[in-house]
Amino acid sequence: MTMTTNRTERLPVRQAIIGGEHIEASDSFDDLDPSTGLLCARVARCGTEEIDLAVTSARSAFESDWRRTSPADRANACRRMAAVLRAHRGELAELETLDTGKPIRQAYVDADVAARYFEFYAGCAEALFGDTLLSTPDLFAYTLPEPHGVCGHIVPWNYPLQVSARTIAPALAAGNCCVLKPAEEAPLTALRLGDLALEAGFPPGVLNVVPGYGAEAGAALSAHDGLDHLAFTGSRAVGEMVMTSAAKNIVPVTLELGGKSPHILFPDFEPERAIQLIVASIVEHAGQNCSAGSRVLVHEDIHDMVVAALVEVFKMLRIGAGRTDPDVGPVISAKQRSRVLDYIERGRRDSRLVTGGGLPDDPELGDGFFVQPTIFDDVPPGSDISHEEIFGPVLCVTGFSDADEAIALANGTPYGLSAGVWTQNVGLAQRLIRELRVGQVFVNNYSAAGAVELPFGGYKKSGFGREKGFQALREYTRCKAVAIRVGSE
Ligand code: TXE
Repeated sequence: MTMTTNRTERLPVRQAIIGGEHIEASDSFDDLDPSTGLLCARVARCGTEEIDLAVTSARSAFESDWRRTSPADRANACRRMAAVLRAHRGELAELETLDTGKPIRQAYVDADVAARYFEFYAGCAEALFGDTLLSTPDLFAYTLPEPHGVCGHIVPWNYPLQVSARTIAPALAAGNCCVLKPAEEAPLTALRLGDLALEAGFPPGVLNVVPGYGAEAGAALSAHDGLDHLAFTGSRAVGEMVMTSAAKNIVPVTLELGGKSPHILFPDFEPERAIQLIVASIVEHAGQNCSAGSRVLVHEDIHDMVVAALVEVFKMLRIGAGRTDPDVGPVISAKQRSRVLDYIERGRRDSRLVTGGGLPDDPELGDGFFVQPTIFDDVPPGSDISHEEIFGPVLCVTGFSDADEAIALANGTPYGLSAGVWTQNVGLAQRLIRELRVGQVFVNNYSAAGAVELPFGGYKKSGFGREKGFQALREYTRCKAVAIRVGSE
């Protein structure tokens, strides 16, 4: 069991996993528990040298064997991995809570969803076929989906276990070998995935895990000319950088860059369910979710009633360390807490603060990185808090008078990830589904986070390419067209 401590020298360094071996880097970095602010692990600080070794090792695993494995063999490896993940469910959940601060109940969901990704892509691997095209008496043509080869995966700290599994499971199932770079704020469960993949029987080098800083390990991976594909989940600013680096080597990328997702409430909405899911969607992992429902766009006839209901629930939320299973845990770091508090200060200037608005006043919370769940009402469109991703438990409410205005407000940010539509009017819902420029629309529900079958990704500055669902296999394969002359002439 890992403990938090301020005695650095006692903790062994968690090493990188390259070619099936634990590899020491020349340096290490400190990993903090966000619930206490104390050191919880020391982790290998990989740089150019380790990244190069990992890419070379993935290439050699791909060329020597993995690219020739049958879909059935890869499916079996994925099924074994799911079983191993389930067997380590408790350990993974505890590690995720320690490293990210999220409530333990949410970490159990993450562990279950990680296993589901491997089960789901096991099935997909066996159903990944090409198409039969032209078929004339003397020509037979078809397509072959083939793996890219070596895939780089740069993942963030908010859902390290889920996002790592979400991106490597389809890549491995499709026949690629992977180099996974977890975020420096929360690398522990990704490293465990590397060990568990070996236990599940994935050959050495098929999955390599290289922790390190973004500007070092991340930059080296995205600029590596040995990659055949790069999947990035993180901030828009870094997304632009990794896309530019990958472009220099003509490496295709998928980018998942966050959002400013709205709930849109019409007067015939279902109050109980809507309020519950709106609150859950902004306080889950303290709002550090790319699909957080961070805006509420509400019809003027129900505006006051909705704000009052939201405030009532927010005031009852229990804030605490992740392991105590609170409603709201800490944000990931002191830096992230300052960022969120800065947005709250900016919000005070042009919006109406209705609850929260600072640090919780509870000495028992110690030095953890906590922020009060906060609601702003009358948030003007175009203000900073209305269109920038805050990534904290801060909800922004804006009123509207008709569907046209609601659609304009919903589409009025640079992002386009998710939206919740709350109405019993099927025609109105259908109109919004078609008008909203987002990758996923939820009608009278929100998130469906556990549904690994649903493709997930952005419009606009939320990125492009799709994770999850069968669709993700298209990202991790490329299409080879074949035409064979079969006529006797
Ligand atoms: O993200 P970064 P940060 C958003 C959210 C948050 C903000 C900042 O708004 O407040 O980003 O978070 C690696 N080359 N999201 O600074 O830096 C880094 O090591 C290559 C949305 O933590 O983008 C980590 O592994 N890689 C989001 C990953 O990029 C680099 C999830 C993400 O970190 C790099 C997280 C570089 N130069 C934050 N610099 C979502 N879409 O869910 C950093 N990295």
